[in-house]
Amino acid sequence: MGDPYEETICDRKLILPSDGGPKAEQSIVLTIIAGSESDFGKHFVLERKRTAVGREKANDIALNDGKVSKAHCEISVIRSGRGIEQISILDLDSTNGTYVNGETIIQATLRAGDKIQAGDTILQLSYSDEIEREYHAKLFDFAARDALTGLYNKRFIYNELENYCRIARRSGRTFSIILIDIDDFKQINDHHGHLAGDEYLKQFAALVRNSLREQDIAGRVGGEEFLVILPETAIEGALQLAVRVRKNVEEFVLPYKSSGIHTTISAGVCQYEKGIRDVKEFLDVADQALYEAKKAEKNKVMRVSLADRGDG
Ligand code: GH3
Ligand code: MG
Ligand code: MG
Repeated sequence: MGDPYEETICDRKLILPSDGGPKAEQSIVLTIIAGSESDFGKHFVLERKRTAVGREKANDIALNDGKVSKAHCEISVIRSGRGIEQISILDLDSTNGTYVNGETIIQATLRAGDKIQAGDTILQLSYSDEIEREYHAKLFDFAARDALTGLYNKRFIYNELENYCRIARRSGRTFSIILIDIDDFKQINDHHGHLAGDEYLKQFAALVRNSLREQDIAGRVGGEEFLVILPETAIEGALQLAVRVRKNVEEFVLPYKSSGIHTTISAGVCQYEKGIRDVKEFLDVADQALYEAKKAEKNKVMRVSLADRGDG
């Protein structure tokens, strides 16, 4: 087969460049251009009359920044039939203050390009159309997702885990994790080749995603190792979910040549407890459960707690 790009592809349905004037389809966007690793690059479309910014999850824009107050500032948008009339910001008596372009403010009018600072986080205001919004969403995905599986990458999900541990330590909120390792994956590569192994990983990731709930966060943390964060979920619920994933994988066969490719998973499940010192210890506990599952002939889900671990 020749080079598919040898000839020019004719397509005259190209999008015309804008004339620079305000357009009806433009929306107001805030992009985080400095801040914690898990916030960096996120962008928010301001669709409401008021947008609350703060450290608490209940805010429209919730920032992972210890110097941001729980309710830090509020952005208001006034629209009329002609479009956007005014955008303004109000500091909500925050501990460390709100800054616009380096100046401390109580209340201020905002324009495209303005930089809002709360704690160590800087948000930049812009007007953007559909193409620009897609561009930013893609950039964020490139930075946060694993290219092969489309799940979150190790850096992103470990960061999320840090955030969940911090919130759980402070507010006592429940959450659990599942650590998954595909069984005998090396054999898939050895028998069918690396490309078939890659295809299995891709389909496997889709299967995991479809087995979870919308709020669950799944990431690839190793070649054939995956971590799932289950917000607001105690150990029983986490076990149920892990067993569902295990069963779905057990039933799944990737169509390949005449035989197909089939394997299983082992998983360790663990609920966050106050006694857990840091993310490393939490992952170690889950890893111990995973190790027990592997020892017990694989295709198993095991749970473990800090106390079990203490017993050895
Ligand atoms: P166990 O049941 O004990 O987990 O055995 P295993 O074979 O799954 O584990 P092992 O650690 O021995 O091998 C993991 C294999 O995963 C080896 C490595 O080449 C393969 N692998 C890691 N990343 C990728 C990848 O991106 N694509 C493919 N095709 N294979 C990968
Ligand atoms: Mg492994
Ligand atoms: Mg494995």
